[in-house]
Amino acid sequence: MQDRDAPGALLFDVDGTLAETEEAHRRAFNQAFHDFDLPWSWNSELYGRLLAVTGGKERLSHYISAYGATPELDANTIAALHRHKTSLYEREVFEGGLVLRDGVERLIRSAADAGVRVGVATTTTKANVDALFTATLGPGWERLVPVVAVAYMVKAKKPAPDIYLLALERLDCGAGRVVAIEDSRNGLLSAVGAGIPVLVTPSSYTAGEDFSQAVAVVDRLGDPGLPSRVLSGPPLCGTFVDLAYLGSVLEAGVRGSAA
Ligand code: XBP
Ligand code: MG
Repeated sequence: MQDRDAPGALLFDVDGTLAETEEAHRRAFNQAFHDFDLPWSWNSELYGRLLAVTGGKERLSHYISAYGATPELDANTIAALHRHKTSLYEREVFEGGLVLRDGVERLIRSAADAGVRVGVATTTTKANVDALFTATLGPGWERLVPVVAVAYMVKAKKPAPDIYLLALERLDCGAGRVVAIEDSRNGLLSAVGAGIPVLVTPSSYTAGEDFSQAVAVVDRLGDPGLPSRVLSGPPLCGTFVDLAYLGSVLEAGVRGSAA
């Protein structure tokens, strides 16, 4: 039965929102460079700048063109390098290398109990989403998160709205009933471009970005005993983000866009 005050559906971003994944991505990129005999190594300062470009293959091309990295690789080699990086990342995640951020599992399970549909909208691969959810929620995760919109399904990655528009189509739920949960400005712009109100929980690589288009920004989703702090947006009723709070984000967002 659906809670009267809850949104009709929730859409989660993956990297940075469900889990702090970017250090594992960075390690996988560096290991892949080593395995392909490439003289490249991305430190966290450089990786932070490269994250402005979403999508691993696009990030690699950008690194070559904007930083003059050599050797220049053709599209096939970039694709092979990225496939290898994905398998290294997947292996680390399957081995239990990552945990979900606080509040994520609680919200996903309470949404399922309340009849609120849950999906993800991401610029990473299906393999990476599968690895993360299998390792954290278990092999039956698709019952809890039935809608998965991933990079290859659309032409343009975030900040373009394509991935959120596709997720909305698959949720079969209008933008006016959905809340997106994001950690980055690129993701925020993508969801807003699809007409979806957004709650932002910044991650280690995105803290400090401009989130002025978000309806709410909280330092964390929180859990019992792990309070969240609202940095902007409607006040919390309790001490952490729950479905009722996401309902108030939806209401404020829809009211705001009508103004
Ligand atoms: C974040 C990204 C991804 C990851 C790397 O995606 O931009 O590209 O950094 O993943 P989101 P891939 O926050 O939308 O989940 O190498 O698989 O692209
Ligand atoms: Mg993200």
